[in-house]
Amino acid sequence: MTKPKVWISRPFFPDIVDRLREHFDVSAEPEERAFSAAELAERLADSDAAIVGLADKIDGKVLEAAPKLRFVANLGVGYNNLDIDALTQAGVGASNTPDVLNETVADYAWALMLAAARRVGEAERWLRDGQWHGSRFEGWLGADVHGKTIGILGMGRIGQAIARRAAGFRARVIYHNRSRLDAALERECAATYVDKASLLAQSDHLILVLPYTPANHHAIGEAELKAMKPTAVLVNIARGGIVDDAALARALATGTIASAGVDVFEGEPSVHPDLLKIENIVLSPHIASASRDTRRDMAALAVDNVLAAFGHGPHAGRPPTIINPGVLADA
Ligand code: 8YV
Repeated sequence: MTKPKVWISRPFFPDIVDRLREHFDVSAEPEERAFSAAELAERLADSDAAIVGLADKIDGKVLEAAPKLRFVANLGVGYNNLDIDALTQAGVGASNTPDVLNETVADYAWALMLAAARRVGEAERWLRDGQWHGSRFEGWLGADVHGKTIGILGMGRIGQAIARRAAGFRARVIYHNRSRLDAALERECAATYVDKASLLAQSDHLILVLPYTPANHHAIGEAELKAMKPTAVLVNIARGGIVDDAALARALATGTIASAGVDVFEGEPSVHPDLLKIENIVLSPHIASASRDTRRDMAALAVDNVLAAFGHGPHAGRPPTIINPGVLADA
C-alpha cells in the first residue's frame, strides 16, 4: 500500500522527522527559504499533509492546487500565514504549537527588555569598536527594570508567563487585553487590568504579545508612541505589522521613547532601513522561541499533530492542538 505523502518546508531535527517515516512518505526541503505561491502549489500538488512555517502562506489559491491535502501543521503558535477559513472550507485540518514555547518566549521578552533598558547592544558595539579607554561615571546610563511598571499588551498564555516573572524584579504589572482575565488568574499573575490609553501612559516598559490580525495592524503607531513615556522601552516579540516600524524609527530617533527591543518586523526578513541606523534599539532575527529544547518541542508537537490526523500515535484521531477541529468532525 502506498503511504500518504508529507511535505516539510524546512529541515529540522532528523530524529523527530523519522517518527513520520513508518506511516508517511516524507519529503523535507534541504534548506530553509521562502517559497512563492507557485512553488508551494507545486510542492503540495501531490501531498496529503504538510509541516510549514511562518514564511509559507497557505491560502485558498494554493489549496486549489492541492486536492489531496488533509492536514497542515504550522511550526509556531501564531498562524497568520494560514488562511484558516480557506483551509476549513477545503476540509483541511490545521494545527499550531501553543504552550510548548510560552516560557522560552517569556524569557526572551525579558532578555530584550533588559538589554534595551540597560543598553547592552549599544555598549557591546562601542567596546568592540575599541572605544573603551576609561570609564565615565555618567556614561552608559540606562533605565531600571526592577521596581518599575511593566505593561503587557495581549495577555494570553505568553503574556501571563511574562507577568509571572515580574515578581522577582518587584515590578508592578499592568495589562490590556481583548478580554479581562478572570480574578483568580489576575491574582496569580499579579497583574492589573487597565484600558489601552492607561497602559500606554503608565508603562515604564511595554511588551507586545498580540496575535497579528487585521484589527491589530499598527496597533502601535505614531499616536500610541507619543502617548508613551519618553523614558519608556518598547518590546515586540509578537509579530511584525503590529508596530508601524517607520513610526518606531522616528520615535526612537527623536526621543519620543527611550529604546526598543524588537524580534519581529513588517516584511521580515527585510528590516526597515531606518531601524538599522538607530543605536537605541536591540534587534534580533525572530528568535524568541529559539531555545534548543523548545524548538524540539515545537517540532515534536507538529509531528504529533500530523500523525494523529492520520490515525497514528498516542493522540490517534485527535490532533492535540488542531485549530479547526470541526474539519475532523465533518470527515
Ligand atoms: C516561529 C513564532 O514560529 O510561534 C510563533 O508564532 O513566531 C515563532 O515561534 C518560529 O520562529 C519558527 O519559525
